[in-house]
Formats: sequence, structure tokens, C-alpha cells
Amino acid sequence: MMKRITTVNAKEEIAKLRNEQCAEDDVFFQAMEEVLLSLLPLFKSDEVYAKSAKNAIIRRLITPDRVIKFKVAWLDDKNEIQVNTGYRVQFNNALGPYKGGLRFHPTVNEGILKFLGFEQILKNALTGLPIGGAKGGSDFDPKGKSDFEVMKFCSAFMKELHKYIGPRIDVPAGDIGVGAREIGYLFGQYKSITSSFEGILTGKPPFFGGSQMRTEATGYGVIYFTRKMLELERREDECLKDQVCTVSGAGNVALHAIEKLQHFGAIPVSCSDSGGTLYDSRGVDLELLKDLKLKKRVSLKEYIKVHTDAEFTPVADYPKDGHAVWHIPCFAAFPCATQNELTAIDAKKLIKNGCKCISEGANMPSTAEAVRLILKSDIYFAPAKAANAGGVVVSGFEMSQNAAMQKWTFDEVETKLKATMEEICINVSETAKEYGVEGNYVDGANIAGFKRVADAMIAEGI
Ligand code: NDP
Ligand code: 2IT
Repeated sequence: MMKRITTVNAKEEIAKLRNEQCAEDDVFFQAMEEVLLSLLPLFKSDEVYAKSAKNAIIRRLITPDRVIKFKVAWLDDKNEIQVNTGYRVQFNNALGPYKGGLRFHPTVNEGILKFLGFEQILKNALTGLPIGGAKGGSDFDPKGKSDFEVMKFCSAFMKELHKYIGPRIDVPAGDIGVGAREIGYLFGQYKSITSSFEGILTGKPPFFGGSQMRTEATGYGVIYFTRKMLELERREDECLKDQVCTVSGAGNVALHAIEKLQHFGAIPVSCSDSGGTLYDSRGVDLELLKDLKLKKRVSLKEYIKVHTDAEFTPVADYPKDGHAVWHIPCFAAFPCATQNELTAIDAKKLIKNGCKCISEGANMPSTAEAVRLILKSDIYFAPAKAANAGGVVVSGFEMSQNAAMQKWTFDEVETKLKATMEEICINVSETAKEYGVEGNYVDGANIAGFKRVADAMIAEGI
């Protein structure tokens, strides 16, 4: 008789892997466990996927194709040699070239990149575009480094990475600590090593073939997704207008989510960085935030020197096991900083304060326990791999433009982004309904993404 994947053997699969791996992999297991548990309704009802045990789809999906780890030696401004570790996790290319961002942050290790690469496979599958899943980066900390040091680090990083990437092989992009500046330096070094001007990265500045609105894409996409979800689930059109919203993070995703919220008449009142949380009850001053965080690259604390009524809560004063930003009453909450930044304590507070909607801009910002609590409440919950797909969607558009030697206008890209985010939302909602978990966008996103990748993996054999 055919072996069916049941709750027991999905969990066995996780336990087996847990034994083989190190503690660094905690976040990877968190991401995997959520997906495997979401897939149970699919395994129960669909014969093709029940056969996935035979095809070893799960085992193949959770094992990266390869993990590339390399030394990055670079010269700082004092002419001293610094050494960091670089990585590229090429996870799965069943649907297209490996695709996913690069993260430069001191916390980066193989486990974090495996979690991000794994999530990226399913996210990219949800976009409907021909892209596989990958992630990379380094434990290099761009904070406090001069422009010149960042350039030298990027050059040293690309000296090794260039061997493994290509427009049809693997196309990295940005993530935490990697924005247009870093992508420019990385592109320049690739070009200088290979003499080839090609689309090996996305998020490039426009003169290197970068797409219009890639910078804004993730943040804008989150808001388009949220509006569609609220329209489908609450049957309300102007659902965000005049509503108080809380946002965490103060980087690329957070600031553009704030921008789009303001565009739709919502009142984003917060943001946060690694130093603490800013609360401005009248609505945040986005121009000032962009100046402080994107141009001057200083702490959010500087904001209250200009707006003296606003409040800044340093991390040291956060509630135990919680984050100040989620304790501000709101209609909708948008975690846009980093993984596990919304805990069970925070979820309870959001529920108690009458929050109606949570949309994840960051990757896996809610802990597993927080997600369980939120799904049991009446909050509409948009999981990261669906809600924050806008960035990689426009990356996919950039790859199309590069391949065709074309340039699309800002409006063209935004129209296509909005349509794609709405399609993803409808697909996730309908998949959840089809598998008997109506309204559960976590299961809907995991099942819809998995089906697309699994179909390709079964079709290609081993
Ligand atoms: P940025 O580097 O532009 O901004 C990150 C922000 O989060 C900064 O404000 C930073 O604070 C804060 N932050 C980072 N790490 C921590 C931490 N450990 N504790 C507290 N605060 C932290 O990154 P992005 O905005 O690009 O990325 C934010 C999230 O969105 C990440 O989860 C990323 O994976 C995800 N994402 C990004 C996409 C993109 O296109 N860029 C696409 C899809 C998802 P500080 O300013 O002090 O450093
Ligand atoms: O997490 C993500 O989706 C990203 N950092 C963007 C990836 C990409 O290739 O644009």
C-alpha cells in the first residue's frame, strides 16, 4: 500500500532532520514545521500529493541543492584586513533560476539563510513567475562603516560570488543591509571581473538596467495585498482609510509600507529600529524618517529632536518577551523589521486591543506561538510569503526587462505589481477554501506555493 504522509510522519520527518542539524537551524525548523503542518489537508485529500512520500518531495524540498560558504577578506579604512563569512544557499530551481536576496547583518549564519531560502521557494512559486528559491549574505555589519568600506566589502564578496551566479543560474537581490548602494557596488565588481553587463542581480540602479519601483515594491505590495484581503474577507473597499496602523522596522520595507498606507489615507503612527520604537500619535513624518534612516543612516531617536511630542521607547524598556510597537492600539499591524519580532505576548496584546488585521512585511516576523494565537482570534492574518512577495515580483519584472532589453515605466510596473499581489491574494484565499481551511491564509499560501513547486519537481524526476 502507498505510504501516506500523516501528521505523525510529517513530524517524524522534522524530528529526523532536527537530530542531524545544529542549533543554528532553529529558525529553519520553525519555517519548515509551519509548512509541513499546513500541508496536512493537502496530503489527506489529494492523491497526487499523497504520493509525494514516494517521490520524496518533502525530503527533497527541505534539503538545499547546495550551500556555498566562502571567506571574504577586505581592507578597512585603517588598512587593516577584516575577514567575514559569505554564503549563498541555492535551495531549489524547479521553477526557474535560483532567486532571492542577500542579507548583510552580524546575525547571519547558515541556519538563518536556510530559513529564508526555504521560505523564498514557496513565495516565489506563489508569484506565478519562473523563479526558484535562494538566499545569501554575510555576517558583515554595514553599520558604522564608511561608504568606501562598504564598497570594498561588496567587491570582496563578489570576487567569490560571481562564480556561482548568472541570469539563467542564480539572480541575487537585496534584503536587510543590502539596498541600492550595495547592489551598485556588487554589480560594478561583477562587471569588472567578467566584462559582462548582464542581469545578474535585481534591485539595480536604473542605469544598470534596474526596474522602476523595485525599491518601493515590497512595502507597496504588502499594502496592496492587505487591501485585497480585507476586501475579500470583510467586503470593505476603503478599509484602511482613517485607520490607525502600526509598523515596525525603519528600512526599505517599513518606510514604503508607511508611504502606501498614507497614500490610502491610513494613519501609520509607529516604526522601529534596532535601538527602539518610535510612536507619533498624529501619524509619522515620513520625509523626516527617510532623511534619518535612508540618507543619514542614524538612530530613530533623532526623530524626537524635531517632533518633541513623539515618544521613543528604547529596547531596554520593552515589555518582557515583547516589543513596544505591538502594544500600541491599532486597526492593523505591519511587522516589517525581522524574524520573530512579534511574540506570543505581543499577539495577546494586539488581540486584547482590538487589532483587526496583521500583515507580515518582514520574513517570518511572528513566532510560531504568536501565529497560533492570531489564527484562533478574529484577526485577518496575511503571512509573509504571500504578503511580502511584491519585492521579488518586481525583481522578476526586472529580469524580464533585462532579458528583453526593455524599460517599463513606474506606472506600468506599479499596475502589474498591484494586479499580481491581488492575484496572489485570491489564489491563497481560494486554496484555503478548497482545502477546508477557509480564511486561513497561512495554510492557503503554503499549500498553493507547495503545489506549484511539487508539480514541477515530480515532472522533472530526479
Ligand atoms: P533594511 O535593512 O532596509 O531595514 C531593516 C530594518 O529592520 C531596520 O530598521 C533595522 O534597524 C531593523 N532591524 C533589522 N534587524 C533587526 C533586529 N535584529 N532587531 C531589531 N531591528 C532590526 O531591510 P528591509 O527593509 O529590506 O528588510 C526588512 C524585512 O523585510 C526583513 O525580514 C527582510 O527579509 C524582509 N523582506 C525584504 C524585502 C526587500 O525587498 N528588501 C523583500 C521581502 C521581505 P536598524 O536601522 O537599526 O538597522
Ligand atoms: O525576501 C525577499 O523576498 C527578498 N529579500 C527579495 C528577493 C528578491 O530576489 O527580490
